Amino acid sequence: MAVARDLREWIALLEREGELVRVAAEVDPKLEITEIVDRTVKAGGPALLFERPRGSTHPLLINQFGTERRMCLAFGAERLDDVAARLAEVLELQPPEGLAAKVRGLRTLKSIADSRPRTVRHGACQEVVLTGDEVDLGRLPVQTCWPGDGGPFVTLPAVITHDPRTGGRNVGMYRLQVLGPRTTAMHWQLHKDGRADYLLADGRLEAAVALGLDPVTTYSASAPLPKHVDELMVAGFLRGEPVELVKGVTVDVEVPARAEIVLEGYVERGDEAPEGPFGDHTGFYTPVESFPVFHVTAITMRRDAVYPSIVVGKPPQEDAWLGKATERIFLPAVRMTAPEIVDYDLPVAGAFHNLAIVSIRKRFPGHARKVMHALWGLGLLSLTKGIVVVDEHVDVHDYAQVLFYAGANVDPKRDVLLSEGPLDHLDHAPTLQFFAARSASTPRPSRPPRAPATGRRRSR
Ligand SMILES: Cc1cc2nc3c(=O)[nH]c(=O)nc-3n(C[C@H](O)[C@H](O)[C@H](O)COP(=O)(O)O)c2cc1C
Ligand SMILES: [Mn+2]
Repeated sequence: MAVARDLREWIALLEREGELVRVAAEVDPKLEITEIVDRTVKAGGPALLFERPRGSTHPLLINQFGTERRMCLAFGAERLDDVAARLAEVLELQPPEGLAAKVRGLRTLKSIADSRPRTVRHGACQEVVLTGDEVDLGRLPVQTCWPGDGGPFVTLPAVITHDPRTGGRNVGMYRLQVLGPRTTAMHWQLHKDGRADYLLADGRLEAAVALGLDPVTTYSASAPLPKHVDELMVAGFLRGEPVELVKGVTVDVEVPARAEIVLEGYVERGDEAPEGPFGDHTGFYTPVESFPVFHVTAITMRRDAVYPSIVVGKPPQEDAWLGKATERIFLPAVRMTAPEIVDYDLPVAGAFHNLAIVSIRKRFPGHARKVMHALWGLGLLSLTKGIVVVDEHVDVHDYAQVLFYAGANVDPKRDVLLSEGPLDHLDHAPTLQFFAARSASTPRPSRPPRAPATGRRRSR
C-alpha cells in the first residue's frame, strides 16, 4: 500500500477511502471545533477538514488519526502489528544463512540506509515566508480546546531541536500555548528529549516547529524513542522513503520540506512564562506552570496551507490511536530488553502511563518482578504507574479475561509489589510532583483451565 508523502496526499487518500468529511460552514476554533470533534471521535467518525475556521484563511484538519483503520492507512499496513514486524526484522537482524536469508537481509539493510533524511534545495514549506513584524500567529486557526484553557494551543506540532553537544536531532510533540503574535510557551515536560536539549544549551537554543506533515512523520514526533535516535530517521524507515528536509530561513535547523507550515525560532535559558491551564488527558486542567518561551522568528508556509490540530482530554480522544500505534510498534523493542514478554496492552482509559498489562513466559521464581523492574527502567515506560503481569495464555487485550485471572489468583499481600519512582509530569495524584509509588501485581501463576491444579504450589 502506498504511503502518503505529505499532508495533501494524506488528505486525498483519506477522501478516496471515504474517511474524510469537509465542513464548509464557518466554525469557531474557540470551543466549537472541540465540541464537534469530541462527538465525532467518540462515534468512530471520519477525519474533518474545517474549510472555514472563523478568523483564519487556513483550513483546519482534525481527527486524521481517530480510528484504527485510519492509523493503518497512515502506515500503509493491514494491521499495526505488521508495522511492528518490519521493525523487529531490523532489531533482530542476524548474520544470514543461505541465499534467501541474505537477500532478505540486504533488503532490510537497504530499508535502513534509505531511512536517513535527505536534504533538498527547495521546499514547498517555504512558498510563503513571513519574518520580523509579518510574523503573526493570529493568522492560524489555533484552537482553544476547553472552556478553562489559558488560551489557544497548537496541539499537533513536531518540535525539532538539536543536542548542543552532539548535534543529534530530536523531534517531539510538545503543545505550544500562543502567548502573543510572535511567542508561544514550549511545553516539553520533565522527562522529554527537547527539554534535555534546552537544559544543555548555554543560552539560546534554536528550534523549528513543523505543522502539517505526512501522518507517519507526525506520529514519529509522538514516539518515545531513546534520545540519540532521530525521529525523522524512524519516520523514513516506517514510510519506506526518506523525509525530505530543507534549510530553515532564519534558523540553523533543517525542516521537513513538504510541511504545510513551519514556525522557526528559539528558546533561551531562563526565559520562561506561565503555561496553562490546559484540559488534558488526566481529566483535569493541568495547573499553570513555568515553561520556556518560544520566540518565532519566521513563519513559512505552503500556499493555502492546511493547519493540523488535535483535541486531547479525558480518554477516549483522537490520541488514543497514536498511543496504540506506539504500543504495537514498540513491542519488538521492549522484547529486546525483556524477551520473555509475549504481549502487552496499555489501555486507552489508563492514558497509556497509568496501566500496563503484560503477559510473560514465566520460567523462574520472581520472574514477574524482573519484568516489572525492566519496564520501570525502560524509556518512558518507566513512568508506568501500575503494571499487571499475567501468564502467556491470558489475552492482555481482553480486559475481562485479565480481570478474571487477576481477581481470582491474586493474594494482594503476597503478590502486589509497591515500588517508588518517577511519574508522568502531569500526574496530579502524588503528594510530590514527579515522584511516587507505583505498584505491580502478579496473579498467582495460573494455567489454562484444562490443567487441574495438582501437587505443590508453584513459587513465584
Ligand atoms: C497529541 C499529543 C500531545 C502531546 N503533548 C505533549 C506536551 O505538551 N508535552 C510533552 O512533553 N509531551 C507531549 N506529548 C507526548 C510526547 O510527544 C511524547 O512523549 C514524545 O515521546 C516526546 O518526544 P521525545 O521522546 O523526543 O521527548 C504529546 C503526545 C501527543 C500524542
Ligand atoms: Mn526523542
